[in-house]
Amino acid sequence: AAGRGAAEALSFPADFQWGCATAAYQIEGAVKEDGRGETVWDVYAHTPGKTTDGGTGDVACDSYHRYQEDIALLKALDVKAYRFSVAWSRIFPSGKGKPNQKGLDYYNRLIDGLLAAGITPHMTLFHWDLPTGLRGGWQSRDTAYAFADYAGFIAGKTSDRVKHIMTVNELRCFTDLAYWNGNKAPGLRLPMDEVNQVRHHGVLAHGLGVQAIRAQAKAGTQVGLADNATIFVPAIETAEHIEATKKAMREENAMFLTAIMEGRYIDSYLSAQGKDAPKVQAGDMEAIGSPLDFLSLNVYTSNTVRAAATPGGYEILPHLANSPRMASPWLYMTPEALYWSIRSVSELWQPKKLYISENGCSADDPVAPDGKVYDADRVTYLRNYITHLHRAVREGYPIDGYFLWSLMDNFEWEDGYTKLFGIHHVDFKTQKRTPKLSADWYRELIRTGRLV
Ligand code: GBH
Repeated sequence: AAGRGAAEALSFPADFQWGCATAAYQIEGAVKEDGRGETVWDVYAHTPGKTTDGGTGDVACDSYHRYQEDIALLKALDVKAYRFSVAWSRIFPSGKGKPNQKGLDYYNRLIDGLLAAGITPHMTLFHWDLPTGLRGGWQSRDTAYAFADYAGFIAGKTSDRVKHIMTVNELRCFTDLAYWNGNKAPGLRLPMDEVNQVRHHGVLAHGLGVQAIRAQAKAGTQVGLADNATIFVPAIETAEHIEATKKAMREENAMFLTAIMEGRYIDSYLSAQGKDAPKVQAGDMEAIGSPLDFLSLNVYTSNTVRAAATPGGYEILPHLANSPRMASPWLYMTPEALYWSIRSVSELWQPKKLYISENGCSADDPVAPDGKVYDADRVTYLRNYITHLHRAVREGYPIDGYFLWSLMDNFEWEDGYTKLFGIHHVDFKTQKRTPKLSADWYRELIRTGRLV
């Protein structure tokens, strides 16, 4: 038929917020500058054997000094929005007490630079770099109160210009992986009752943070969080498997997203934990369930779910040896995760507005003789995922934007610099940033608003 090609291109709304994401410890470097305090990640990365290649965030992408160059990269991509995180220990070097003006100045320069370039800032307040001055870390309930004080303070200082604030990034990563699995800072392996208490302090920090931000931010500031809910995709798109998928989503995320969206710990979680269940004080669940202006999801991978034989039951199917995956062993390529994450949370909890706050992948990034990285695998990954994002947009779910992780290669936590997620290659000797093929591809998507 005539015009077939154009008709089949997947178009996004003109005001769709295409963006890129980063996080402070992964890109800033300058860890001892202008009064920044020590964080659990400084200690962890400097402990021999904790990161694969011995890498640390001491220098990373040196964005603390090169942020203007990074804004220029964003502008060249034509992105509408940028998601960055604030290093708590630049603002309160020991986590609480007297604010550090020089740290605040840095974020003011960054925010003003973004706005001058026509880029909307989306600001995360905690992306895992916990100040070591907070004794006991997330094992201590005091840390949740300290977070709220910091959150309210920074919202008060920046919300004249920053209208999208996320409290925390990925509860599961800074609680379970840090205090149970032990492969993220501070690297502990606590018993389950203590892990549940850490989780509770995490969601409590989020909730008290929302309240503090609302109390101190300018009118019109929108508050949410960036969560990495465990995501499920139905084995077959039939009513019974879809029901099982939603049930899995709600129950497997009971200690994090479900608690936040429902303001309570659901019975299946409490009965499964028994005597290990978290100790909750009066007012906690009300704070945790504070209504949000938006919900942001970090979406990388998922598992398939089928309805199980028992009524209302579900079974999570394991990944298999030959299931396709990207360069990080955990990163199975499951593009439908982007659609089903949005649909499941929408049907379960009806959030007012949604963003994908992270999506992207590690890939083999060969540098070609012409000096460019032709990361065709990353382009394939992104195209597949964004096709399923388009389905969610087309079906009318309230999804306003998408942030690609990441603007540039950076410090990938316990993997050091061995797994890279950037759409810009960074030469860590010279700090030169070079667009990869995926950056060219993303720019084209943004400029045309169409996925072809
Ligand atoms: C996000 O985490 C982070 O927000 C971001 O900082 C990070 O750079 C990016 O993704 C890429 O990883 O082998 O079982 O320990 C992603 C979610 C969940 C990915 C835990 C790594 C470890 C799996 N992460 N997962 S395991």
